[in-house]
Amino acid sequence: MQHLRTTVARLRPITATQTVKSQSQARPMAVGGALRTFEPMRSYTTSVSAEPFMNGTSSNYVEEMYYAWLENPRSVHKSWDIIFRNANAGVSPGAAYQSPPPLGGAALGLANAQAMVGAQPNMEKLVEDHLAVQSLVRAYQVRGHHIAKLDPLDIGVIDFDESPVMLGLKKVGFYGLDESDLDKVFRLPTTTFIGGSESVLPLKEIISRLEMAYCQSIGVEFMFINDLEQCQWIRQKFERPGVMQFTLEEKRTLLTRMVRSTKFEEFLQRKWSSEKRFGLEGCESLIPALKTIIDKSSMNGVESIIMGMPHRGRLNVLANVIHKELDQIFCQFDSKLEAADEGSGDVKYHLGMWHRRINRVTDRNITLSLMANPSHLEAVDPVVQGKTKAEQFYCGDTEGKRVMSILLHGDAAFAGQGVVYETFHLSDLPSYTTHGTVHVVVNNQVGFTTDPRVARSSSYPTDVAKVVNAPIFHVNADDPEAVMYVCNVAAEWRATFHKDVVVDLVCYRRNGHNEMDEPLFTQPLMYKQIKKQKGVLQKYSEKLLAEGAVSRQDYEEEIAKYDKICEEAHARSKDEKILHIKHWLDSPWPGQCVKGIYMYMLKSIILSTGYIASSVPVEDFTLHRGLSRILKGRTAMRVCDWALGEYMAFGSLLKEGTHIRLSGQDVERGTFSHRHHVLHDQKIDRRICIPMNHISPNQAPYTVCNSSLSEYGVLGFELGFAMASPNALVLWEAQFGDFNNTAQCIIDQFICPGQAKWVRQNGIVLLLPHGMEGMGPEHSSARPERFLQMCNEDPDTYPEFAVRQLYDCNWIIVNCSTPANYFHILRRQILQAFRKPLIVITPKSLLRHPEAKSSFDDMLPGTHFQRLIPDSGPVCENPEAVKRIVFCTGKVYYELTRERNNRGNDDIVAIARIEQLSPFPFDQVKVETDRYPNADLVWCQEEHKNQGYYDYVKPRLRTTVDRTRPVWYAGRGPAAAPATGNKAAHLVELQRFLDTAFNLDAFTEQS
Ligand SMILES: Cc1ncc(C[n+]2csc(CCOP(=O)(O)OP(=O)(O)O)c2C)c(N)n1
Ligand SMILES: [Mg+2]
Repeated sequence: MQHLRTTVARLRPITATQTVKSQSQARPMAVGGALRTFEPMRSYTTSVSAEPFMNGTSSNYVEEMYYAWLENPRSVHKSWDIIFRNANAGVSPGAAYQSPPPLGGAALGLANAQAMVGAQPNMEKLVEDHLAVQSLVRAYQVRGHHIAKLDPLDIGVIDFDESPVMLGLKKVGFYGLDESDLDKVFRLPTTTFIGGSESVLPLKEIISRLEMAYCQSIGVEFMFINDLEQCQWIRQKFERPGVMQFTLEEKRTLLTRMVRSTKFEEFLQRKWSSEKRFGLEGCESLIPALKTIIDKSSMNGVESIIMGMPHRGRLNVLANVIHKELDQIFCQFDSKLEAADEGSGDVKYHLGMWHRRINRVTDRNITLSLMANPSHLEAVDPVVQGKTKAEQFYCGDTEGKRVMSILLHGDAAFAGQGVVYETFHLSDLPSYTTHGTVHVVVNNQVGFTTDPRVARSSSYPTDVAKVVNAPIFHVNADDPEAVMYVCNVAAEWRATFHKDVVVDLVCYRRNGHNEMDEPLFTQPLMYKQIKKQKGVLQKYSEKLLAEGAVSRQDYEEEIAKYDKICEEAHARSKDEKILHIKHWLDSPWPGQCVKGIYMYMLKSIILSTGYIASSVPVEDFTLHRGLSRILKGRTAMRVCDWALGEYMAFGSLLKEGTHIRLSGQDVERGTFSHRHHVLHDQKIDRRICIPMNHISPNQAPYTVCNSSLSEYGVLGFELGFAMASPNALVLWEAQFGDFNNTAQCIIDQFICPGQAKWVRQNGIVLLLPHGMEGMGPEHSSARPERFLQMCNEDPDTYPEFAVRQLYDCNWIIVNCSTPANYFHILRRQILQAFRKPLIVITPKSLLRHPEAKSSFDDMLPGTHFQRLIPDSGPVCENPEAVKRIVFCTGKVYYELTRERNNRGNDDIVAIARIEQLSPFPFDQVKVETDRYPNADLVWCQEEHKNQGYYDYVKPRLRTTVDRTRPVWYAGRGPAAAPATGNKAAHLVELQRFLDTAFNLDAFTEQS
């Protein structure tokens, strides 16, 4: 931002080549077909008079005439007719021009001039002047926002580049015009709507109208959009004369909304002056802004709006937009109230809320939900999108006409947080689009204590939105009517184009970051100005009083009425004895979770799914030969491998009516080329087949989608999707498990503590490929230790009931060693009566390991998920003789059994697999430790000692045996990196810890 790079590119018009391309798709080529006179773009800063003819900034105008001429040569001025004829005959652009006669200036003159074409030398000047006007119009459209009066403080923190803005009456010389031209009349290009019903206007009037459209309280940034229809749509919304007129009723409603917004903050300030509330003072027009967007969207048929927002003004939005009962808000300020629900709760400015009500303006039902969010700014963005997508999906709203999202942002966070960018990039992807989000930025020109000039490198905080061609409407938040206008346009834009749009409310923050902060420490000049600033309600009420739109009495009555509402609610809030977190639920689930299964059907489901998994259920589909072989191999399988186990789990759930959504990078094929859930026709581009959607006619749909290369954004999205309904299995797979750390915020802030903070369950599944396979430090570890460390279970207490354990835990962590157990854990996720996040540490080499197979019998009725798989080999014959029991989890089991075979001591060393790490299967571990009373207890893992499971498992094993037996460790030593980069070192380490695991003297020597 310090040195703003307003590059030539930003100022470029839609290029001739672009326009030709888009138009040539719509129009048939005519008259020779060759379009060769249009040159590439050029800088706007070159004076118009110096431009070669028919290129650069004039090209749009010329193009339009050219197309008109192609259709009807008489529709353009004779002079242009000659040029186009010559150009099409192959004459060079410069020579194609022949001077037409002068026009004198008036519209009438134009007609007269038609007769004299081809003869008059002044025609050159005339054409140049018209092109100059075209350039001028375009300059306002591109750069008008640079000089719009956006900042209520007028301190201009936005630092554009050093090049002056060539707009205004005094700058016409820049375009090759002079002041004497101001009274001359010019024909308006078709790329402007300032004329209304007039097609010609005097230059002075043209400039005045452009200033009205682009340089008042609204600054419109849209000329980077490369879609002509969309640009024209925006132009007419802001340029048409008289667009900014409001009825008396609209003005009064606006005033009432301003009163509520302002007086709410004043009320809180009066009652709880020393409480943090992140007040909205300085941006009170946010409330009418949101209400306008909601009204307009409701008018356009939207029935449900999902919103995400940060701290600033949140209580006000809850009160005046979502219509949360005021007494419930006020009682949050009472520190003495006791919490009534399970969970630890959250502070008042993070809580969410859900409400269905009648929209008073449209008289239609509307559901509004504000998602609970953590302190982490912008983290809620993808979650809101996911929830919105899910609601659209469940109500069959394929175009986003009934459900939409609104995201609010702070200026610093919007510019600074990468997840904003990640979320924008989801906006147009088929499986992630929510068909347009309205973004509203509370741009108070400061982030906590930090000045934007050191907080971002872009001129506006909203520049990130340009990446998806979203129009950006900057508006001075001290002009509530302008705010209302842009919000109307934003909602209409979304309803028309189903694309994102940004409203940038340029405002200020009257107090410090929170009500306790002293802003003068860090923003002395800004706050001197703010202290002088009249409140927006005062300004607007004075305006309406002066206009006679409201009487003083009405205005004062409105204020008194709202004060009374607040006082009464406050009185009621004192009667509250208990704080119900449940009252702040943002995503209530309809009905019960799906429970139980038709066991007798399981077999047939498995059989039909197995068939589907190995076939292509559509006609004439050319499958890759290699893939054909793989699918054929599946049919012949006598045992089930990992991919088929997953297929069976999905297929059976789909057949039972559970929607499944699997999302992540390359999940369709599978990173390890094992899954193949989407088949591609080798002959027809983009023809695909998803066999799992062909299981049975009344099955639930299966969505499997490769995602953008984002973890934070996509995991947040899937979490939001899973929030919408308990009756869907929503899975996110990391390409490799270690990539989950770029989504850490979603894991730490939402998945791990979500239920405790916000009393809402979530059954999201994370699939995290993991395993030490000599592939180097990256791609080896999904970091199970981090997930385990965040479990809420007490390692020192032996729990009573396994089911209660599940119910109480904050998430479930498993590392399955067999396809059948993986099959069962996926199914259990839906079949259990409540929802918990499930973290699955998934294998890589086990996907193809000859021993990591399951019998189909292990999936039939009567079988279930095994939290622990005991040793069923020779050790069972004489357990008393067993000298050691090695507990382990995951892939290392196969390395241990191989080593045990090699050593031939499978009757004295038992190996037990802990498949569900959390909640820890204390009861089943106890069965094993009791079974082998003379065995020493070893925990073996392939991960380094300070990683993996050891620190988690050790105290639990000790609790299980009541600390009567020591627990030994066999595994890699502590290390900083998850794995060595050296293959030989990897193998040495492996052999070393296997030696320890089977050396029966290893620990006697230590003790
Ligand atoms: C990801 C993240 N980093 C840091 C913070 C700490 N923090 C809280 S508010 C704030 C400033 C936010 O500024 P802005 O986005 O402009 O919102 P404003 O408070 O001005 O409305 C910061 C840095 C946070 N909440 N989240
Ligand atoms: Mg800010």
